[in-house]
Amino acid sequence: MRTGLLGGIDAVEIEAVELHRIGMPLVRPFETSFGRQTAREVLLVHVLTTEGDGWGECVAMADPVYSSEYVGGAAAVIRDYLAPALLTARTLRASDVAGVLEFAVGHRMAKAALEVAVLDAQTRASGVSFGEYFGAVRPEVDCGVSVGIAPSIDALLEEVAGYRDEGYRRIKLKIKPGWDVEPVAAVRSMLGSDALLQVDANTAYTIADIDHLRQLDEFGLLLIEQPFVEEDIAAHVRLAHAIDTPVCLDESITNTTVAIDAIERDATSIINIKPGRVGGYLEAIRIHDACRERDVPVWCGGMLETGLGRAANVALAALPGFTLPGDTSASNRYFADDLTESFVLVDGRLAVPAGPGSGVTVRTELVDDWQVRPPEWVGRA
Ligand code: SMG
Ligand code: MG
Repeated sequence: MRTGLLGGIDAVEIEAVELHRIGMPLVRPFETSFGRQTAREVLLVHVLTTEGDGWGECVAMADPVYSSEYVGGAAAVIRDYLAPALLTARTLRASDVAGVLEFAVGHRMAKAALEVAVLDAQTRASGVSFGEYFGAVRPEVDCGVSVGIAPSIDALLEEVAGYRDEGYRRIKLKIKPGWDVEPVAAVRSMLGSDALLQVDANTAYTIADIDHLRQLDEFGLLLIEQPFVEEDIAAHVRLAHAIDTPVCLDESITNTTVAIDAIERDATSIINIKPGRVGGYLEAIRIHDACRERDVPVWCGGMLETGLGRAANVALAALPGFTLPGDTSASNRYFADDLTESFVLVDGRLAVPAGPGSGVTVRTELVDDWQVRPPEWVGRA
């Protein structure tokens, strides 16, 4: 879409959409201010087209705690509304998907999963990789790791030391009231002043906490991510004016218009881009472009993706405006066995897949082995 490569890419004709729901245990529990997670339930979208098939991963969580979307809801809206609309449109490019699905309000994660599945089919059919299609400028990306709330400071230090030793280039600590200044101080003192360190509150604070959050300034953090509820842009403006640590929005940024508004109001000086949260990779690229024009750094967020979603995220993170390490950690950060080829950290980086489409292959035998519900199928009537 950026380099003219699209000129040679033809539309695909949609024949059917299959929905698969799988469960994958996490190698260790992941706790955020929303709660504790021990497994990842994943909705996979498999699009069958006349030109070949494509796979997409939906980043909705099992429960509606990070956003209003959740696996069961995403599966239902795809089955009942979105997939039938694609089948009616019949022949389309990935860049047409958002327009075809616009009639349904919200459901961005569900829409993003369909768009990336169509994109996978389309780019595979024409022999183009996601990296080429997106406009990637580097063959590998710097990786950070997101570290959950731990049972104790000692346990946290041990976990962070392990990631440091694996080579991660940036550490992100989950924080919440009662788990903030003390763990941040301990990790900063263990890592030293040069290490890239940031925090993510997942909306756990209120405007009444501004004085408290100001204490984080002494730890030289890269950023503080989403301290307040997503709708409250004004509270983030107040915080950004009150502290030195840059404020970075995640949950609040749902599309390019909101991103530009938040930047212009000084609510955020760095943006976490998650394609699922904004309705797809094409909208994610538009946010990247808008931020780049305004000299606002961006980084690629994560939603505990399998190798399928990770492959696309790594390609996105290779765009020029992604100047900070992303939550694009290796497969073994979350999973003992991945759904695709494993992503392995080399010198703190992951390689951008070079093959056509997402560049990874879904291990369909695992889709069957790990299924938690029977697959659903939407075809032409
Ligand atoms: O994929 O490593 C990952 C997860 C990174 O912390 C992460 N994601 O708010 O940024 C975030 C969270 C959302 C998922 S936890 C509910
Ligand atoms: Mg976040």
